[in-house]
Amino acid sequence: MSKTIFITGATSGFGKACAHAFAAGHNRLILTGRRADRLEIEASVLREKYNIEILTLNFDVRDRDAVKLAVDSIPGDWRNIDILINNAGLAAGSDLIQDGNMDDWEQMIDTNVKGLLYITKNIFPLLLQSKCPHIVNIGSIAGKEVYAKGNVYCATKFAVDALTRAMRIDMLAHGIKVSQVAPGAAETEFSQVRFKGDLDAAANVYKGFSPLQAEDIANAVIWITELPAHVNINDMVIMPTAQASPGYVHKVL
Ligand code: NDP
Ligand code: 8X3
Repeated sequence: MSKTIFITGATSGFGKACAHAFAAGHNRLILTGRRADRLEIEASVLREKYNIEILTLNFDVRDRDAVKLAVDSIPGDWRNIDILINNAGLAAGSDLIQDGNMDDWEQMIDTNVKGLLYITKNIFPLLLQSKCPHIVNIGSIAGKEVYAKGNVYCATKFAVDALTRAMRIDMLAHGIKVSQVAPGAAETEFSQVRFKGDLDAAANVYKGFSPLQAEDIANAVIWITELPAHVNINDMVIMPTAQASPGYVHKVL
């Protein structure tokens, strides 16, 4: 049966792959991101290919007023959301904590932690009409283990891990499933963003091994969200076979 899926960060990487996977299942999609041009192209491609309804919302998750305005603008017949994918996020920089760039810190904390909270609070009332409401938070292996120069990014993903557990408890009485998917190294635009457009530094991250692809994560999200109503996956850590932990990648160069 068709569901309504709200995905943050649908312009790239995991969010875009999730949009494609849910579109292939003929669901209705609400796709969000800051890059309006990409959102519109993406929506046109999916409408054309799958003949589905798509609503696009263009805002920055760090801006709490913009989040509220965007969610308030959702038309009446779309205000029954079944699945929220809290995916928008980033790492900015890779520095020792004592050398850290405070603007990078603010951006990561504001996006990965506060943005996820603003979205969740505003979407919560729209989940209550669903027969099987589900929130999937995209965490990270960086939210399970810290690594050198990962400091603040890791802290934000540890926060996502904690908030996932907290949501599961606080929303229990409303029958909302809350799951976390925590991937290891995946080749998306993540490293290009982290290294601020330095494409060589970004490519170097994935040299010598097979990283995860965005579709691997989308497949997992689809599986988690299609389980029977009485079954919830609390947490799923997904790693490339060649990566044992953030600091241990078997590279053949
Ligand atoms: P991408 O850079 O490919 O995608 C990130 C998405 O987040 C984009 O669609 C971007 O959209 C959106 N986004 C970023 N900042 C904001 C903002 N302030 N407001 C609204 N949207 C925003 O990276 P990934 O797909 O890899 O990352 C998705 C999630 O997965 C992140 O939370 C990341 O931390 C996590 N993750 C990534 C891993 C990896 O190795 N790639 C591993 C584990 C977790 P736009 O720029 O258009 O706003
Ligand atoms: C991204 C994975 O290991 O680069 O969340 O931090 S890692």
